[in-house]
Amino acid sequence: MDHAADAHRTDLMTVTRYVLNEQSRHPEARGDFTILLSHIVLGCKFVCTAVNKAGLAKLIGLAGETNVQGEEQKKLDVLSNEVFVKALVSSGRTCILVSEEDEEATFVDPRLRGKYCVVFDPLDGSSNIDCGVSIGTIFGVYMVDKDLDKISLDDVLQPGKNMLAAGYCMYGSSCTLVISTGNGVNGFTLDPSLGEFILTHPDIKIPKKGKIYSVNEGNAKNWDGPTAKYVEKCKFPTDGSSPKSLRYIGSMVADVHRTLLYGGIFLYPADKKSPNGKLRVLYEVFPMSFLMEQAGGQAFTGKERALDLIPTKIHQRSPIFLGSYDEVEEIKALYAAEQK
Ligand code: FDP
Repeated sequence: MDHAADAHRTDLMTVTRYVLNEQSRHPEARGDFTILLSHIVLGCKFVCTAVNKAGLAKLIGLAGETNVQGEEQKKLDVLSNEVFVKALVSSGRTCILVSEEDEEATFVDPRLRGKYCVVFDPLDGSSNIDCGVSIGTIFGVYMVDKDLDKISLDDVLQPGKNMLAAGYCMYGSSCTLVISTGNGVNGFTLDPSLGEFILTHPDIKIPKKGKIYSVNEGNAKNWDGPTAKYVEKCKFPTDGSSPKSLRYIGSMVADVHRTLLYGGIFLYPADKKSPNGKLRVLYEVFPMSFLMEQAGGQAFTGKERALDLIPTKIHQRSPIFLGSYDEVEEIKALYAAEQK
């Protein structure tokens, strides 16, 4: 019997234990982030259960409302949003919440305020709900360092590089939570029998170069020059290398998760119809860019490092190219060449 392996299997690193360990490296920390995270984790577990029984519980279908982007809102979106907002407010550690589903930011009642701002998309990839494709929750956390009576929207309209933590939870064949608190990226898988997220993917590093590109090629007719050139090169390389494979699920969490683990590039570029792309800066582009950089990759908007962008509106969109270091470097070179 392999006792070492057995010991490894029985020494379960839960996400809470992991964050507590991280906290002990910061003597000034008082456990507030651990409490906040445990409420985010609760939201993820709830959504995971709801997604798993969606078909059975007749949760699938339209809720009869449209969200701020004018998209049809599904019952699961509504439910997930409510659960996250309530969990975050009741943590007593948040002051401003920005959700993809809510037009306005939520300013938490002063009696329940804490120092964190949370930006999140409670259920991203919602057009995939009805066919059982992986979907997910995306979140980013900022901290305010001021009197909590003086908070304003400017406290969340900050560049992504100011985020303290970011992550996503993917509701797929298993439920996977990937998070970074600015010290690398770690992946945890929900053990349904324990109800705990267990560390299964420690210190995730994205391969420096990748063999997969991920994009909605149906928009190719309207792409700009650099994007068109890059994708052409993926398919018809001129340097003797093999063409890349195309994988596109159309659910950002799932596409980014694969990119993080296998390497390659995920792009949702600008096009003539949507000059700012489709994906939202605060709760899609920033958290995923934060994770990519923490895993050794890069994230670029076509103009600048994604995490340097300063948003002016809470639901602002931006083009995004993220993934393996070398792939994003190629995109950057193509945009730089166009500027000349
Ligand atoms: P969805 O519209 O299904 O909610 O921003 C939302 C998102 O999905 C992302 O998850 C996904 O990457 C992207 O939109 C897919 O957009 P396209 O259908 O235009 O490819």
